[in-house]
Amino acid sequence: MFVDQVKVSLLAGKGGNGCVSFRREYAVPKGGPDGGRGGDGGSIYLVAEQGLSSLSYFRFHPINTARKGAHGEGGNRSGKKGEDLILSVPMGTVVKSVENGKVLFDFLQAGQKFLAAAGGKGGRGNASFATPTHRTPREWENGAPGEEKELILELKLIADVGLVGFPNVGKSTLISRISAARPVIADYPFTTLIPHLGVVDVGRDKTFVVADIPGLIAGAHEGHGLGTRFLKHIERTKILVHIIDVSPYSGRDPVDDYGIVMDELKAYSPELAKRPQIVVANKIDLLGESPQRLKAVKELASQKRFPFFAISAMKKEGLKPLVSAMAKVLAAAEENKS
Ligand SMILES: Nc1nc2c(ncn2[C@@H]2O[C@H](COP(=O)(O)OP(=O)(O)OP(=O)(O)O)[C@@H](O)[C@H]2O)c(=O)[nH]1
Ligand SMILES: [Mg+2]
Repeated sequence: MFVDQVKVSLLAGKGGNGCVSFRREYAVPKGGPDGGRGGDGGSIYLVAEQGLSSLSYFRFHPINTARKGAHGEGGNRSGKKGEDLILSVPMGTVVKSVENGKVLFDFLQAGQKFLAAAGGKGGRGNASFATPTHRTPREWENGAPGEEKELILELKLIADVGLVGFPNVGKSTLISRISAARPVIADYPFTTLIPHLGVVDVGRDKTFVVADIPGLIAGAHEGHGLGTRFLKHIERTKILVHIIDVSPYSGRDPVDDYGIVMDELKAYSPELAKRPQIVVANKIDLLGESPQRLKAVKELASQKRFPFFAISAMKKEGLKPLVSAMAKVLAAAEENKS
């Protein structure tokens, strides 16, 4: 199950209470105070774990509680600290406050750790209150309550290149040809129901990450098809690869397709729609008697001054120059940003 948004309640552990106690021993008539402090309550940490790709754990565990600290004891014994709770989240998880929607943390790298709810401090025992003039203190403190947090965890995948286009145009076929990702590919729209990431090798230890998301159709921003909710997974990409099915079997005009997808991108985020883009005409093996369909898309791309490639993802035609261009446009986009 792919879950990319959850609400969680986190209850950190309460601190243990301090203890009131006096040393009582045979032949020690007036032993001093020896009440120990309570142990701190357990805290709750979120940690980004490599290889996790969904927040589904939290769908089944929306409430998470860390252990209490133990109370202090006589003989100056401190209570045991409550155990911390460590919860794993996928990279790309954004932590937001339910109250005001403020972003509290963004997990961009594996191993990053965020203290989401701090455990309560243990209370002091009476031994801590002793002074030269106050030798039999009876004061003690309760342990402090642990923090209670209501958080939204939102997964926004981290990828360099986002594939966009209508359903069934061959986005998943392309990612499966240029990376080790193996999304389901089939001849019907909305084959891809969840985003996939693929790592593309471009030699000399250089790689980039491509995200394949479900296709868009007209009215996606109003919820048609699978809607635009998966677009958040390409929000962090630096460039877009816009794939258009130029075969006559799509039953649509390829130039119209381009405009419809761009309108949906703009409706979701004007900024996303402005990302550097590569236009790709796919399924050229099926062109047959309709070369003008390809020509129309090529002209459109040149009007918009976007790099253009004609490929057959299925037959692996034209993929090498496309991958090189992806690396190049990506490098230029990164240069521009810094
Ligand atoms: N002839 C031909 N068929 C292709 C080519 N690329 C993809 N296909 C076929 O087109 C169909 C759809 O391919 P997918 O890769 O699943 O398309 P998609 O864009 O990921 O579709 P959604 O996940 O539904 O958005 C499959 O039957 C593929 O085999 C191509 O270059 N030539
Ligand atoms: Mg697909």
